[in-house]
Amino acid sequence: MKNTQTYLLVIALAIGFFVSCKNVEPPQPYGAIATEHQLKWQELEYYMFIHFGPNTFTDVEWGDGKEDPKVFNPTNVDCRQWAATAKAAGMKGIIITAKHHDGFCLWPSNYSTHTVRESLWKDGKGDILKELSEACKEYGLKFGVYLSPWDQNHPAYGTPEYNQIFANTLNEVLTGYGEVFEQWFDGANGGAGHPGKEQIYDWDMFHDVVYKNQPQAIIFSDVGPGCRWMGNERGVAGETNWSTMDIEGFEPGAKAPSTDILNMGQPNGKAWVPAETDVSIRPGWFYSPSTDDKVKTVEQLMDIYYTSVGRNSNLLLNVPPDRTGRIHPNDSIRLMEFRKAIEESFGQNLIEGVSVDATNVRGGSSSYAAANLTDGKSDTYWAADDGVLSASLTLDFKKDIAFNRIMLQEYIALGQRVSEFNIEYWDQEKNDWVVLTKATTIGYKRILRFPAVTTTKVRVNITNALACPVLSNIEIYKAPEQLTAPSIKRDKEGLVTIQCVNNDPVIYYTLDGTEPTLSSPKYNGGFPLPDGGIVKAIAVVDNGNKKSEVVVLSYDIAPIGWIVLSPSGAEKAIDGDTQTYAAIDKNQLLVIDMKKAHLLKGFSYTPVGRTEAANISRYNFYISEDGKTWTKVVNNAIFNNVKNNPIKQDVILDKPLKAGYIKIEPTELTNKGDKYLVAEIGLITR
Ligand code: FUL
Repeated sequence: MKNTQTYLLVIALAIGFFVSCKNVEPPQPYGAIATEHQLKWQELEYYMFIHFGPNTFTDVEWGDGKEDPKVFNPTNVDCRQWAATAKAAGMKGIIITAKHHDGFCLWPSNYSTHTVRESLWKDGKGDILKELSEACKEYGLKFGVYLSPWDQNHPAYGTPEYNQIFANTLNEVLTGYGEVFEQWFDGANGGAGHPGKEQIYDWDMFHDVVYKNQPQAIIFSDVGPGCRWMGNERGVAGETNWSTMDIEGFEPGAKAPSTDILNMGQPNGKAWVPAETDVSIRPGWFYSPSTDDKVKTVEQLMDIYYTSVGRNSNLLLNVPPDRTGRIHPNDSIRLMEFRKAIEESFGQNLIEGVSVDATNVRGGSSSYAAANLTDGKSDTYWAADDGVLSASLTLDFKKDIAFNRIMLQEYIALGQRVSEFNIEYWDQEKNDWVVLTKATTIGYKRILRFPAVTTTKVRVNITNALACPVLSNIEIYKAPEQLTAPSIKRDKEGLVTIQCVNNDPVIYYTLDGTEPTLSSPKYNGGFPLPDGGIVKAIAVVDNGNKKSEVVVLSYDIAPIGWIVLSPSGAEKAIDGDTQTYAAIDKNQLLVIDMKKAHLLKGFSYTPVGRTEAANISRYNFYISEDGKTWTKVVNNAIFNNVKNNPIKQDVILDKPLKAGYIKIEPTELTNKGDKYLVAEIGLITR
């Protein structure tokens, strides 16, 4: 009997051994898949964008190409400082605006007369691309080039000859400065009415120049083909984000798919065009002294990290050098704090040494075992059998762990597959699994955040997929919980209120521009600020041991007593609240009576913060002292880049003017619509 048992055991072990080692075929790639270069590019995750040029000195977001090239005169350009900053920030490369929409070339191009050569910088002998590409090499960073096809300076723009000229400039930047990892083509175009004329671009020719000179370079545009714009400049990739999309028949710019599609990609899309999130550390893309106190907080940057890198997208974070030609300390300090916050969140992977069980392992083979998910190797993976579209992975920690983040990665060399999953934890008291969070896509990397729970077991349930799931990695973390910064609001009557989402913090604030501390005034209810000023606030708990970041808001005069003369029902345009908006018939002008005369330095327009909203993009602006005789003080001007980056627009008049009434007439909208949207109109008097 004993012998029989031993015999059976030996046979069972032998079969087990045979099954686990047998040569089970790996899954076939599913759908569109990445090229080898796209796979390497995806691993870069985080790199720097640099917007630098005449706009840095003229304080506009879109130069019109008529600026004197002599305005470009940085006193102390230091590309090594940019590279050192990017490196210290944990970034992997730098992409620079070699030529923005004003046509100004940061290198002495032979195909333009609007370049560094015509500027005062280094007596016209400088070359930013040369200095930056060398600095990148020195610091071990990748170097990339942004080139705007839309060119408001070049005399040939709008003629067929321009295509060859653009290809020539592209050839210069791709042959003169060593290896380029990404070629960035901007789809933005001021369109009709703007000095730029209509140009039919020869994209095939442009792409060929890239393929010929830099075959490894990833081509960015709204529609790739290397990687795609993810549809907004807020830093928020789709919660569902496929790296696949249909690009055939589409073009960058007006002929691109809707921003929703760019944001989410398409399951089963025919091309592999992963998302890249481009966003600026400041409100605008170019440096302005007026935004020195508006550098995004670590809390905002961490949110962006989760909505970009954490949602299957690379992050291209813009850090614009200042007028000296260096990165401003406010930005570089923030970048270091951001790096520290990432490291503190993802410093210790709690899964190390923990065993994982899968409900299905491909062919029962150890080659595809769940243990591959935690081996720290990116080229091993767990896979299910063909036809199996749902499976569970159970992590048993065998002790209590507290966690609030989970990171998952698909083995994307074989395509993107998972379309729905959830995370559960074992609730000891309930003696049952409890769903912690649900999500859709994973892709190269997905990070989910949720309030911390303490448990001994975690389960990842893949509930749907386009083909059998193939995952390479799971990591689990306990990120420090930050105290959310307070939010500041001011109403129509000029009353400022400060609020916090967290329970019971104490708020301190200042009105004199200084940083709030525990000895600043304590907030205990709203206070009036009718004439404007700078409010800075901080939330504090635990007797000051835990502090939020400082939040800053600057106000001009409040719209106290203002009324909308026409049209009726547009009061939300002057209610002091930028979260509400007026929708006004396209043919109607917005007329405001301010009830008393003010000396206007300018005015501000806050659009609705969505790329698809029908905001004002061009306008006439009128003033009046009596509400009867009107003077047009701005004629068909443009709110630069308001479609893609719909943030508050400040318009400064040529000289201050006295007015008791103002009138705005839209002449072009950012999107099709019968009504235009106004979140808020304000005055600039300070
Ligand atoms: C946009 C441009 O119009 C902005 O000025 C900026 O360069 C941004 C990155 O792309 O489309």
